[in-house]
Amino acid sequence: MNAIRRNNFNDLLRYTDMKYSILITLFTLNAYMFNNEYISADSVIVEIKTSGIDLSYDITELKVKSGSNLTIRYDNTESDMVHNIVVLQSVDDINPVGMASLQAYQNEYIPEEKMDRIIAYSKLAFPGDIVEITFVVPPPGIYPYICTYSGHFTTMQGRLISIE
Ligand SMILES: [Cu+2]
Repeated sequence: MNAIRRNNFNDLLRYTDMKYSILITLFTLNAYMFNNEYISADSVIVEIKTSGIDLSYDITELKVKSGSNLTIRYDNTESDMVHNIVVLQSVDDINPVGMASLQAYQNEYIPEEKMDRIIAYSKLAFPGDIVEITFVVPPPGIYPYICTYSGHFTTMQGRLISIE
């Protein structure tokens, strides 16, 4: 009886998760369809994931209104590797932060001496993990996001575009 109940509960969770994914997909499509004029919400949740042994994010461009509360839910459940997501102040910070992170393995690959270049960072996401970061979207501009785990930053990149 308990097993049956638990299965039902899991189905419900799965269903809820599916609805959530569909919402996110719609949101993402919206972002591409309407370019600069699609969001007025104060809070935005976006899901980004990585699959298998890919060294990339499935979404590499986010357009979000400046001043919004943005939650990035990074889903590593379909990945076979360790990753994270780190949002940077500018494109010029990709190499300095990426290189410094190689030495920061004792601090989950977050280089403390480069904190002034980092807007937000997640915990390490091991295969099976989902991690989240929430931050206020900075003034209009381009803010890269990278994985700082073990040299992934050279390919594992995306960009948050903050719009008026
Ligand atoms: Cu990575």
